Amino acid sequence: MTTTIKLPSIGDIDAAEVIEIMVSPGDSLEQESPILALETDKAAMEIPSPEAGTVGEVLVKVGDKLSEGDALLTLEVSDQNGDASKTQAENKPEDERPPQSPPESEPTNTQEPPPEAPPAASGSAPDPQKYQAATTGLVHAGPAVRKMARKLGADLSQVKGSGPRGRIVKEDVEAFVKQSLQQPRDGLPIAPRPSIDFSEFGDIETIELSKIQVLTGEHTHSAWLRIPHVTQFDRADITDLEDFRKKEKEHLAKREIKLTLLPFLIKAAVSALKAYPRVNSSLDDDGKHLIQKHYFHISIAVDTPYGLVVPVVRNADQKSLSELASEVADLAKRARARKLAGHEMKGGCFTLTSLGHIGGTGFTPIINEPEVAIMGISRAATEAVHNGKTFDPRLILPLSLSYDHRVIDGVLAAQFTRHFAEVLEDSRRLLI
Ligand code: CAO
Repeated sequence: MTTTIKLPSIGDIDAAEVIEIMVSPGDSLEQESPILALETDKAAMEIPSPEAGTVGEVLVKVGDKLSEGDALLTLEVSDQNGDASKTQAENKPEDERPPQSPPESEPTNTQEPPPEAPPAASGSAPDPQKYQAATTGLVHAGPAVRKMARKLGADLSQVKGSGPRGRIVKEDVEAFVKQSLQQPRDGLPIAPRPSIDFSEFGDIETIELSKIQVLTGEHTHSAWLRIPHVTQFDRADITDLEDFRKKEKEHLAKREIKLTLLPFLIKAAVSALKAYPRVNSSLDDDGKHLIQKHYFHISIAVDTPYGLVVPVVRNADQKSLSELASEVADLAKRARARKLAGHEMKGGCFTLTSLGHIGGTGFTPIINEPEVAIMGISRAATEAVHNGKTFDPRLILPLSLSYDHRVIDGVLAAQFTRHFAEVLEDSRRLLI
């Protein structure tokens, strides 16, 4: 028998908008299967079918405004023997009808929501086959969340719910979309990191990352994913340079300038960038052109208690060693006091990242995008170097140049790094 399913009382609401229709003619419905989703200014709710049966005609469409008693669809109802018969609900007077389940509504609903229907093409009902597949996926989300997911094109079956009993909330969809946007466009998708409760294994505490650490994480992560990195290793004999630095350091100390190795590294970088200008470039947004820079702004990685900060020494080619020493000290001091202005961390051509005051024999720095190369400096150590007849103690500085292989090929990277090393090996070249 055919019966008409009408909108039950949904509280003090008289014009709820249909935001999704989850059935189409011919669908078999269980009792309590969701048939459509409604939304008002305050809440979203699913309307379940009070009867099992086969959908005849759907009498509403997405966008309709409904009130209590409006006809939703016709249902061919089966009796317990499988015969179609008129429903009790339709035949009985209003006050004798079996109570309907309250519609699911947000945010007050605490009931297990019904499974998720797949997003339908706008204005059309979901494909029954797809719906069947989706009902096995047990996605727990309310209609408002589903509406949001549909708008953003998020597949809810892939979203991990953080609400009660794994229910998906709006924040989960936002986090999912954000993560999806950060995924590389081509190739294999990166599986989301499994959520682990580390307290299962022992005592833990949760420490909030600083804003700088979060931003640095995002920047290095995208650079790591986007740029094909290769690292070229080399070594520079800085024995003579170090003798010179120590003498000059004493003189400059009287002017309260601390002459470390870094100003010499900046000079070497400028010299190598002049000799190999392609390293002083950035890829254009179209990926088909290079932006060649004719200025020499050197970025310096500075370790601070709040995370890594990378200020820029502008026009390093026009500054003396003592000027560079003063400027680096000032930038590092202000970086650690969080006193750098935003523009002082922009516009770099090439980055120097020195871990030499700590140790290490080499590392693979991540390129500071949109630059195309970065030089990592490790700790200088005295080694026995053969001079053709005997072994000499020489101070050797390890260099690690990471470069963007889309812009720089291996030969250029090796030439650039060698040039950088040779400038340090013969400090007279710094004058050129
Ligand atoms: N080998 C041996 N000694 C070195 C050295 C090296 N490669 N580099 C520096 N040193 C020495 C310095 O010459 C100085 O010695 P003296 O006191 O005898 O002159 C001492 O180590 C301390 O140097 P410094 O750190 O005060 O100064 P700096 O100019 O070398 O570096 C700065 C300044 C700001 C770059 C540094 O303090 C810093 O923050 N480095 C960390 C950068 C970083 O975190 N990189 C990693 C990025 S990826 O996470």
